[in-house]
This record gives sequence, C-alpha cells and structure tokens, in this order.
Amino acid sequence: MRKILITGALGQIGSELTEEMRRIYGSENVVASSRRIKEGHEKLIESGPFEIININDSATLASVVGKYKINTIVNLAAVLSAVGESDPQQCWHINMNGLYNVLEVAKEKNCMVYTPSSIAAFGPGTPKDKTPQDTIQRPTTMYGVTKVAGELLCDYYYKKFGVDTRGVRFPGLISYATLPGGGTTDYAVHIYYEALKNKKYTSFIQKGTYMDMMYMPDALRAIIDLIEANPDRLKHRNAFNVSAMSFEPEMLASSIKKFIPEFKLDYDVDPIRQEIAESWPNSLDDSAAREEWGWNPKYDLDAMTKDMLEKLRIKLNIQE
Ligand code: AKB
Repeated sequence: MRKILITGALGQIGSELTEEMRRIYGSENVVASSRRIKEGHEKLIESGPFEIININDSATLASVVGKYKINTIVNLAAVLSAVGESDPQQCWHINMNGLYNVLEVAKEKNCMVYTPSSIAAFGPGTPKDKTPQDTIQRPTTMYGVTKVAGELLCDYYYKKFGVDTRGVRFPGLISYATLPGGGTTDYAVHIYYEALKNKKYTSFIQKGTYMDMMYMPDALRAIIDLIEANPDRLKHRNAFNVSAMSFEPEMLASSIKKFIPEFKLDYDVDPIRQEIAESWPNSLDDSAAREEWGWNPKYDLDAMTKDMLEKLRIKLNIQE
C-alpha cells in the first residue's frame, strides 16, 4: 500500500497531483504539505491529511514521514527559473538543501523519492532540437544548476544507498487550476487568462522562441506512471526527458484564434526571461521514457487550447 507525502502540494503541480493521487490511492494515503497555508486551497486542505512542512526543516519532515508511515515522497517544493535568477541563494537553499533533506529522510525511513527535473537542466551548449536523453548539461541559470545537481544527487542516493529515486525533466506546464509561480514558460499559461478576459496578450517571450510544453493532465500521468513503473525496465532514473509539444508564441496565438478569432498578440520582451528561454532546448527527444516506462502524451496544442479555454471559462465565469 502506497503512503505518499507531497511537498509543495499547494503549487501548480501539487494542487492537481494531490487531488489525482487521493482519487487513485485514497485520501487517507496522500498527505499534502506546504510551508504555509495559501488562500484558495481550503478544499484540498480539508480533503485529506495536511501538514505544514518547510523542507529545510528536516526534523519536521522526518517526524511527518514517521507519523503517517510514508513510503513515497513526491518532492515538489521548488523555486522556479525566473524567481531563481532574482534570488539565487534562496533557489539553491530550497531546491538543493531541501532535496538533500528529503533524500536523507528517505534513506533513513526507506522511502521512494520522486522529484522533478526540468528542461532547465540543459544550457546553451546542449543540442537544441530533439535534445537527446544523455547529452551536455551546462545550464546558465541557478534553477538549472540546482536541477542538474539534483539529478546527480538522486542518482547518487540510488546507487550508493539504494534509495528508489525517479524523476522527469518537465517542460513548461500549462494548467487552469493553480497559476505557476515565477517560471520562464509562464507566458503560455497567462495568455489563456488574458485571451478570455481581454482578447489580447502582451508576451514577455519573443516571437520565434520555441520551448517544449505540456498540459497538466499529461504531466500528472508522467509522475504517476513513472512512480508505478517496473524498476527492472528503468535504465535511466534521474531524470527522463518527457515532451508533449513544442511551440513559440505565434503558434500558441494561432491555436487560440481558432476559438477566439478576435484574439491579438503583441510583445514586450523581458530580457531576463528571454535569455533564459534562449538557453533552453527547442524540443526534447523523449524516446527513453517511451521505451522504458511507456510514456505517451495525449494532448497536442489544439486539444490543450480547447480544454484550457473551456475549463477557464467556467473558472472565471466568462460567457462565450
Ligand atoms: C520554469 O519556467 O521555470 C519552469 C520549468 C520549465 O522548469 N516552468
């Protein structure tokens, strides 16, 4: 029986993963945690066990793992790329020292650890198109540095201490439930809100800048399918390339125009986020994930746009 602890459970991935895991494994078997209570998450907090955990406080982390007899930790507490560049020390502290605490507790208490990496684990020296699974990883952001170091640390705990560590390199994630907090790919979420509210959007990412993206239902499956994958089939662990679609702002705008013909896109490029985006791959080769644990995304750009607009219309109470 899985007993799961999710850190960062009130964030963009965590809020939807907690709901999905509670549906699959039973509410009482999925402990959600966050370093603080955030408004708007009352339903999640009341739908199962919830604990306040700062992952830099390893004593509290260990005591919650012991209290609920946790055997699987999904570590989602992290500082994203753009915020990471404005406070690199804090980015290292949460992403690396936090992960170290999670791995130490997992080693002591015999837990599996799932922690996501990112396309940010690659840098300007990496092949840009169909980036291979195993290739050059020399990122130029603090977020990226923590992602590569995190991948290596997880592999180390697997080889040295036998901790069952697994992860994927997530692209930009697009979802309607909870907003992302300070990433470079966030434009691809904000654009849908603005398309519905104002029929226009000003992009901080330049025309022609390709990045890999994924709709949240596919991302949730990527987490759960890899956690449940047969370990004998896994040649890689930390972390797998996963991909669903690659687009640049004009392609996203064209997709939105199929549903909102008046939609207009213009640009006011943010040099910091643009530089980060340009240092990342255009698209990843995810064949290792497909071969080793059956990864197969369901949503392409238009299917995602249709669903996002339908769901956001309801959420924002906007009529057609
Ligand atoms: C970010 O933009 O920082 C994240 C990521 C790609 O990891 N969405």
